[in-house]
Parts: sequence; structure tokens; C-alpha cells
Amino acid sequence: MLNVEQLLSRFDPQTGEIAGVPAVERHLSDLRGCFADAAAYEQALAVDNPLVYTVASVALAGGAGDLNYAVGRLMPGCIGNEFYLTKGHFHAWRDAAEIYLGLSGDGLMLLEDEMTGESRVVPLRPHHVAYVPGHTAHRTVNVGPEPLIYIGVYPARAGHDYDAIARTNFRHLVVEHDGQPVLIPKQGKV
Ligand code: S6P
Ligand code: ZN
Repeated sequence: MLNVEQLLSRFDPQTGEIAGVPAVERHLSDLRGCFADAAAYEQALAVDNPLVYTVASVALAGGAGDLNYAVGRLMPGCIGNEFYLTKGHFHAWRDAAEIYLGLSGDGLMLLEDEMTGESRVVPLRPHHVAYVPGHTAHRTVNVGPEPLIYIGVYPARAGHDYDAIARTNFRHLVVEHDGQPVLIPKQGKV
């Protein structure tokens, strides 16, 4: 049986840290192709390469019934008028669903159905659980002034497929307009 340290994790909902678990860091330079305004991206990167998000993952077992989880911390910010975001992915095992729980901050999940291309946004904030069905690309967006901290729980065998969604980089984006987050189609105007 797993030992008590494996059965229990302690995390900080303000910092996104899980005690004893190293976090993967994604800086702006890791997000080439993710923001719609490529010129604004290159301009921002020429000035600085800030940390955009971290992910601390716990993957203890990889069996068919096992679960993994990860705590993410997505910083506030914009490139042009598009809010800071995660790369986004499908699960390599397409049937694998996931749940996200908001821990602090104010965010959105951007979802895109692989078959229909249909998009949805759902809130990601404290007291909310967001369900990501299988066959759905998902990306996290921070639409608030503070770091967005969340936890995702997913089948251990889900895996990540970044390439399939990177080819189109989602059909919609979340931009700031008059102080509010707005979902617009790519090439669209607010
Ligand atoms: C994993 C889960 C999250 C993301 C994290 C970072 O299935 O959806 O832990 O890995 O939000 O996003 P991304 O797109 O860089 O993996
Ligand atoms: Zn996922």
C-alpha cells in the first residue's frame, strides 16, 4: 500500500505549491504560437521573459484506475489584449475527462470540442468545479488581477497531446474589453 506521505499531499491555495513536489515552469518564451497577436508577443518577449505559469504534478501510480493531479498557478497579465493562458492540450487518451477546481484568483477554462470545433468558457474560481469532457481541448485563462490557482484531477493514463491543438491554437480567444473578459472568434473584433 502507498505510505502516508503518498496518500496525502499538502498544498498552498495561495501559492500553488505542493510540499515536496517540484513545479514545472512555463515562461513567455515557452508559449510561442499560443497568443493570437504574434507581433505583440514578440514585442513583449524582446523586453522580458516573465514566468507565466507553474504546474506541480503528483503521479504516484499509472494503472488503469489510477488518478493523477496537478496544482497550477497562472500569473495575471496580457499579451496585447489577450489574457495570460496555458498552452492547452487534448488528452492523448481522448476519452479521458478531467475536473478542475478553482482555489484562488479568477479564471476561465476555454474548451474546444475536437469533433465539432464548438467552444465554451466556464468559470474557474473558488467554490466552482469545472468538468472537462473527453475529446475536448482545454486551456486555462487568468482574467483577474491576482495569480489564478487551481487543481486538476485526471486519469493517470490521460497523457498530453499538445500538437493537435497547437496546429490551430484554438478557434476562440479571451480578451479584455472595457475591463471585462470577452470570448471572441480568432480574427474577430470586439
Ligand atoms: C493536465 C491538466 C493540467 C495542465 C495545466 C497546464 O491534464 O489539464 O494540470 O497540465 O493546467 O496546462 P498545459 O496545457 O500547459 O498542460
Ligand atoms: Zn488536461
